[in-house]
Amino acid sequence: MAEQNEQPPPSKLTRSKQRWAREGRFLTGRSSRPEQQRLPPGQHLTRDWPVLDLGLTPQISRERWRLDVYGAVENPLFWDFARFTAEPQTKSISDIHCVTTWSRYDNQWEGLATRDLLMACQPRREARHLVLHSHDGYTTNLALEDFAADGALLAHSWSGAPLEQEHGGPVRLVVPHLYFWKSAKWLQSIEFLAQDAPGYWEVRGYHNRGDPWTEQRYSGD
Ligand SMILES: Nc1nc2c(c(=O)[nH]1)N[C@H]1C(S)=C(S)[C@@H](COP(=O)(O)O)O[C@H]1N2
Ligand SMILES: [Mo]
Repeated sequence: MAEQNEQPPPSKLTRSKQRWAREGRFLTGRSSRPEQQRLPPGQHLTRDWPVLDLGLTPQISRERWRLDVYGAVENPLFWDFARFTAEPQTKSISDIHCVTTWSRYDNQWEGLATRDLLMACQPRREARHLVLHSHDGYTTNLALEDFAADGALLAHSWSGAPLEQEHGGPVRLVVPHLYFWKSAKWLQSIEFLAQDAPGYWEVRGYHNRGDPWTEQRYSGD
């Protein structure tokens, strides 16, 4: 049970994923568009929902959870779960595409649209990038416009029920147009920045942006 933001020692999966990045594993060299083909190149469809993490599952109750929004914003936020869910709620349905090649269609999410979060925190003019920080020590970075994209939300529910702990509950990010590693689980804080700052996988050989349609799996692709 991790309470601190300390990364666990690299698991076997983490070491394999670093090796896949070095080898360029799974790359097809094809590219596609969502209007042409629902499944991005090199992906296969799964009906179950795999769990991917660094080898630990933070146990954070809704009562103890806080969302900390800081950095280059006019209105820093520090919200508990009740305050978070007092904001206008959004439901959206989207597909998941994990860089390890599984995709899962039609996930029903509910939470706070990232656009509504931006309305509340008011990023300053210089804020062009964000880093998401999670309770397991995981981080991932996004450009502001990718964070603000259609269908992106801070989700507390999936299929009409509270998001399971193993899938990132109480609250995770969902950014459906990028590979799923950008969708931080066990969200703790959001840091707005003028300069980009690569996260956990982005410094371990994974692409800085991660567009599944152009197979931005690894850095240097
Ligand atoms: N905090 C945190 N978020 C994370 C991860 C993680 O290890 N820790 N893994 C990422 C990866 S690689 C994927 S594919 C998805 C997996 O989410 P799931 O376990 O709900 O399928 O979460 C992403 N977000
Ligand atoms: Mo992943």
